[in-house]
Order: sequence, then C-alpha cells, then structure tokens
Amino acid sequence: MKLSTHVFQRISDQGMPIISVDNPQASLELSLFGGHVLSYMPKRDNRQRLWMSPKAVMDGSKAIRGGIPVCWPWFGAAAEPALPAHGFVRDQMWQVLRVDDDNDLTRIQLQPEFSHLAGGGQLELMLELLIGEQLTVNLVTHNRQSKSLRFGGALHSYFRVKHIDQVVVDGLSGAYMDKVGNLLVEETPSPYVITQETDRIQLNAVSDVHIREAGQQTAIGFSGHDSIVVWNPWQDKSAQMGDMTTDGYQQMLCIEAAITQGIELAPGHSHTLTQIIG
Ligand code: TA6
Repeated sequence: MKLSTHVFQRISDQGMPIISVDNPQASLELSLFGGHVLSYMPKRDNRQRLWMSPKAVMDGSKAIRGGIPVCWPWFGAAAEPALPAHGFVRDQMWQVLRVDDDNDLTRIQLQPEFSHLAGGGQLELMLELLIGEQLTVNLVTHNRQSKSLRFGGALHSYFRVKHIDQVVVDGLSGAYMDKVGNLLVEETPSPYVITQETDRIQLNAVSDVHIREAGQQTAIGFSGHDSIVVWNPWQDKSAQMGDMTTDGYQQMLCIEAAITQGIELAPGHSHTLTQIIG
C-alpha cells in the first residue's frame, strides 16, 4: 500500500506491518510494532547505520533486538517488579499519524496505542522521523494533565560496527555510572574503547559523539537528554540472550539518547528527546 511518493506499507512474513521509505537521500524501514526503526541507510555512502540481531524476534511477541527501540516512560528496570524493563511502548502497536514527502526529506509521525502511566497519569507520546541525508528521531512527550508528571526513557539505538575491537568512541567525557560495577561512578576513559561487557550511564549529556573505525565514522547528535548510555553485552551475556548470537556483540554498539534521571513535565508542556544519526 502506497502512503506517499516515497513511503510504502507492507505486511512482513510474520504478519507485522512494516513501513519502507526510499527517497533520493536515504532508505529506512520501520516496524509499527514498537514504532521501531529497523534500518537506516543514507545514499551518499550506502552504509547501513543500524545493527539488527540475526535472531531478533519479529513476530510481535517481544521487543525487537536491534534498530532503535523506544524506551518510555522509564529507562531500565521499572519501579514495580511486575512491569517490564524500559517501559511499555516498545512492545505495542503504533499507528501512523502523518506522512509528508519533500523532495529530499520524508517526515513520518507515529503514536503508540496507549501511553498511560502507572498511578493514573497520562502523557501523550509522539515519535517523529525526519528521513534524509541524516536521520532525526524526535520522541515528543506532552503532558495534557493538570498536574506535573515525571518520566524517563531512551532512544536505545544499536549501531552497526565492522568489529567492536576496532571501535573508538569520541566525544564522551566526565563521570559515568557503571552498571556492571555496582553503579560506582568512574571517570570516562580516553581513548574510549570497548574491551569487555560495558553498560554505562554517561552523566555528562554532551551533544555530539562519533563512532570511529578504520575508513568510516558515524556521527550521533543528541538533545533533550540527561545522559548517554553506552552498552555492549560482550560474549557471555550475548550467549545468554535468546535473541542474540554468541558473537553478535562484535558487530554492535548501543549509544543511546537517554533520560535516566527523570524529567518533571509541567502541565501543558512538551519535551523532545532527539537523536540525529549522520
Ligand atoms: O541500555 C542498556 C540496557 O539497559 C542494559 O542494562 C541492558 O541489559 C539492555 O539495555 C538491554 O535491555 P533489554 O531489556 O532490551 O534486554
């Protein structure tokens, strides 16, 4: 089904609605399950920016391992044990609100089926993708209630790398909280290389990071975040995860625009969490 000049919708072999964008600048695939970007490839170099696990479950029974999962309205473990980690929008159906094609840019806006918070509060959520020479992902939270509400989240992007051993991450600085080291606060290393299981909440919310490797680099821009999360499960954790291959960790690195400390949103106000992938 054609949604606009450059945008089509189809049903995958596993019965999930998939949106495909192919415009003069880039191509992208998006699953309506999770409002989840699956792939993004700018045409200037035809290099896939996002990593997708070969064992990702794509039938709607669980969140997809790879691409850009949307974590909202909390990051990480939930306050109540019965609730899922990383919120409840990455495993529900989303709907398309609007599609626009300009010559070089396609804009898609989506919303999840429901966005209630535990405790009865309701925030409205919208995901906007601007697909062109760069991919801009805007996650917009709006408080239509008469009281302030607190939320968190992340654009949990999985970047594709040639080999994790060759990667240097540039742009991070200051202190980080080490989730594999009892949440101890450590100083950001320089050079920033990944040599073991890494799960860090970088507390200095810088606005530009680069993933550098021989012959290529990926620029990542951020705004509206309070931290940047860096995650690689390494070999043992990968082997334990049903939707990752044992050596899957070698080709990926998560660098996430995150709200880990929480944001208090006043009534009538909006907040936009942005990640720009170049
Ligand atoms: O963002 C890093 C992280 O919170 C890790 O602690 C981690 O286990 C990961 O996300 C993946 O979480 P998931 O719920 O998708 O398995």
